[in-house]
Amino acid sequence: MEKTLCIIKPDAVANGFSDKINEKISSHGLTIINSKQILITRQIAEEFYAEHSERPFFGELVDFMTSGEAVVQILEGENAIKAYRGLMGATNPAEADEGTLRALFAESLSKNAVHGSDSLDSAEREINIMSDIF
Ligand code: FUP
Repeated sequence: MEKTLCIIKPDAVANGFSDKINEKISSHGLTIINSKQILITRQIAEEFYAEHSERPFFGELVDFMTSGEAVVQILEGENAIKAYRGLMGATNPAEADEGTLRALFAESLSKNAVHGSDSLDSAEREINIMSDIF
């Protein structure tokens, strides 16, 4: 069964949306097989988002991801990567379809409530980066 990495980001945790997000994940047919609320370190955040290291928003992204506790989870299900990306909605909540997690719970493009792996390679890489925390 396919696995994907999900993060409920610090904005959504601080806003008290974790349980509501997990209800949506479960009713979308995905199983939460690991879940831990942690403060992500700068080192992990920088490694996790390494593909964006040259982008102008990288510093802000790392600051945000380490600004408060996040819930790091592994989800499992049929086509879990695509299914969860569909549930998340577009990166920018202003462009996210109605009913998606980002439309419902995100504050802005940078504080966009949730992360989900975007490919099989990313899922494997991201689960590996986070594997020590569970
Ligand atoms: P996604 O795969 O939907 O999480 O989106 P990206 O990998 O493109 O971006 C990763 C994160 O960087 C986003 F969740 C939010 C942040 N970001 C910005 O803050 N500004 C931008 O212009 C683009 C992305």
